[in-house]
Amino acid sequence: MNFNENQDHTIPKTHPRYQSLKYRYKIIEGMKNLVVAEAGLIAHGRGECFDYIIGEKTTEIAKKAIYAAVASILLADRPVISVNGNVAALVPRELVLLSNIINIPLEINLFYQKEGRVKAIKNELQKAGAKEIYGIDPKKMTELYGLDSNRKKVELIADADLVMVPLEDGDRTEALKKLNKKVIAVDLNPLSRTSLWADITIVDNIVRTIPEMIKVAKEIGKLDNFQLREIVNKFDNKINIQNSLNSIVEYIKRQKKKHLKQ
Ligand code: PTJ
Repeated sequence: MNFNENQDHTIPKTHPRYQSLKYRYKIIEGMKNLVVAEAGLIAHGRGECFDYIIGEKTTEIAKKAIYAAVASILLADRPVISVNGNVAALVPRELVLLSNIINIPLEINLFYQKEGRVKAIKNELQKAGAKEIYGIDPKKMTELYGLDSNRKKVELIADADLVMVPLEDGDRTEALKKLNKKVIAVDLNPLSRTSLWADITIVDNIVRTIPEMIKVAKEIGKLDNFQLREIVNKFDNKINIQNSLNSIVEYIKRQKKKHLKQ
């Protein structure tokens, strides 16, 4: 797909940074139609920076976290995926597919409150095929204990035993943990507060993580609970984060050798 940035400048598919530019464009378009918060552009740039130094691919380390995440969701009684503006702009179709395959509801939950944003995200998810979306009707919402930001307004998340929080800010992850919920984070920054608080941290770009989760869900979806528990029990988040950091250092060293020949 070629896409038009600012109407008059077409990015050709052959551009070496085509993928990256394509997702930038989705974020910018998302901001124009209220799906993405203004600060979502900054968050995306932060993510790009980390993606660059992990090599812009899903590492074997991230794959281990993805297996543990999918197994945990399959074992959970009341799992929920929390959907914010960036995620809805970047991977709406993939998110809906994952939600259908492993039977995990989608709940809109926003940090930046602005008139029309919930509706814009709801439309985006519906366009992508979502039938049921939570976090829309204020009458059905309660407040999460121990949180002051707009993210405190929750529906299914209030009673969930597992919450997947892609691109999250640290406060809510901390609040969810204090309420004894299992938290799966997707965050390119292995040292963010969310990454450190979560039970399972997938250090990867959400645009690759969700398709990979779909693949893994198809692979392990038929395992029994004992086998799923084995996958979860083998996983250690602190070690996985350390390995992610080590792989960043190794990647930079390899690039230095390759490009600076020393
Ligand atoms: O739509 P809203 O109002 O709920 O707001 C969403 C954002 C993302 C703007 C809000 O949650 C926010 O400000 O987040 P932070 O505190 O900037 O944290 C976002 C984290 O996600 C950072 O650690 C980024 O490195 C990381 N990140 C950014 N883009 C990606 C990412 N991680 C995975 N995949 C990405 N594409």
